[in-house]
Amino acid sequence: TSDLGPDLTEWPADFAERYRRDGYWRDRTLDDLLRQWAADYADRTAVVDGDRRWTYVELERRVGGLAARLHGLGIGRGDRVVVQLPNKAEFVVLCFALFRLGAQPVLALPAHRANEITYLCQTSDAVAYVVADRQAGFDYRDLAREALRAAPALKHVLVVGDPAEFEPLETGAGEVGDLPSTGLASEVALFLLSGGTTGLPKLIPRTHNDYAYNLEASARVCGFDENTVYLAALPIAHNFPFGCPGMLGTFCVGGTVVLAPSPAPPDTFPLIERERVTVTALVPPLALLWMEAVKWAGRDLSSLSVLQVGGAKFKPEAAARVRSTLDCQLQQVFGMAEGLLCYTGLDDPDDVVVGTQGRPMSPADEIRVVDVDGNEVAPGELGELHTRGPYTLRGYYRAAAYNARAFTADGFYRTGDLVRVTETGHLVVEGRVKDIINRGGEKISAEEVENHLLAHPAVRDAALVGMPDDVLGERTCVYVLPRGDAPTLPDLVAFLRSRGLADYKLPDRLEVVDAFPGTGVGKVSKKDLMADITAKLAAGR
Ligand code: J2J
Repeated sequence: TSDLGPDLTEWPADFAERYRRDGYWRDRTLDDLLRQWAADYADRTAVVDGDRRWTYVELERRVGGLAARLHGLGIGRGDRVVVQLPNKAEFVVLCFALFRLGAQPVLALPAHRANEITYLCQTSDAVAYVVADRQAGFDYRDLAREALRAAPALKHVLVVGDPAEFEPLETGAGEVGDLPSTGLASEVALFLLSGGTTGLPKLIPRTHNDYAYNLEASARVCGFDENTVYLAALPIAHNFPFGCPGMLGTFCVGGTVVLAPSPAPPDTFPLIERERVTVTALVPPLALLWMEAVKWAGRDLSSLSVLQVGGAKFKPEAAARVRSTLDCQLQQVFGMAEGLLCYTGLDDPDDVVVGTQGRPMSPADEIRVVDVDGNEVAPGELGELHTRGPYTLRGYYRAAAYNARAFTADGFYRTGDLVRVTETGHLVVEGRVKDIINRGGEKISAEEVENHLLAHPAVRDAALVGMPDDVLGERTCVYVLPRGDAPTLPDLVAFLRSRGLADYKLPDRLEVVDAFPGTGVGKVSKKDLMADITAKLAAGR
């Protein structure tokens, strides 16, 4: 029987054997790693959150306490827990407490709302949902009330802060637990969310074995060591700051993780100065903002030696300005929650760092660049990137039909990204074939938003496309065929909000039309719509 269970796709036995033999999979759980770190790095500072500073020993002790309490609630091996927390120390303790129990965090983002959260709770049959009371003007306990109504398997809501009618998530000191680790390294450690090209986001199962390798290899490639002070500026539940190398990669080498309440310069620059931060990760729009803000912020950022930028294409013109503005090295990162990570090297020449999105971090990463028929293109030509390897999934969770399209017969993941490979083996991302919009690193499934819009009484049909934007790279424009009186953009936005869609998915612009350009096969030509909106923007309309 499969260690991963019927809803999950195993690596074939010969691959698993090879990944073990070659040392990529070491059969240690993330909890085994934590115990090792606590032993090796004992009194070094692991986590800084505001005035709180925890050593590795202290972190491990709190994890023991919380694991015992969660165990007392009946949470155990194989149980899913939807976690939606801001960048707070509680998030760290909770994740490791769940790893210890063999329970599986499903990492939701703070921006997610009822639409996404109820779906995640339902799809994962989550037994618990963990939130902060209020953050950035939003009350997550309201979301919990909705989730409880919609997801029958949900038994517990745990709250960081004021719990209202729910249970408090206590991560206090002085409580000991001595639970043994449960579960195997070949089992799922956590679920990440995919950008998703269909109606709803897919759950990405990451096993202990594959994610441990993801962390350790990333930390090596990025030159992390015990002097690393990593600033978690992006939402910590995202793969990039969580484990690429991010927070967990910093723990691997005994460094210090500083949690920022937001990536905005007023929240991050003083922390960089105070904690002597050495490295952080941003999406391109934030990197642009930081390059401007540093001019007037009057903060000492001299400790910063590497800025990682990824999640969306960082244009060469902007990439070239990182060193002169922020006085640090740039590292481009082309990654995906599904697995494959590409990094530019710290010793790569400037043209590579500025002009490429890096190369696969593992010798065991297999990549193919293929044409529309799935045949490999000539070296250096543009094509869709397919990949498989020791930390790239073989199937989304409970998505058999979707998996049949998302993977090739021999197990390569179809990334949907258009790339070319340079002579040095670096990848340049030139576009995509998947129907998503990458709004400054936030992925929006066109189909998901369109499906919601079709429920609006004044919408006969809708097509969501990306339009170029100097700051975000792209924004969203929705083309609507009206039914009767045409809706306005505020109408549609209010409607989507009322359906519980996360704010970043709300369209930025509306174009009302009487017909969609066709592709000749009864489908909308999004290419033509994109050309139309691009021309309108260029003409200042
Ligand atoms: C162009 N497109 C990029 C880049 C991701 C590190 C960094 C990013 C992610 C991430 C991640 C890009 N240039 N540098 O998980 O660990 C687009 C591609 C890709 C998709 C994945 C990490 N870096 N992209 O962004 O799962 O389209 O992961 O397939 O959110 O983002 O999105 P996501």
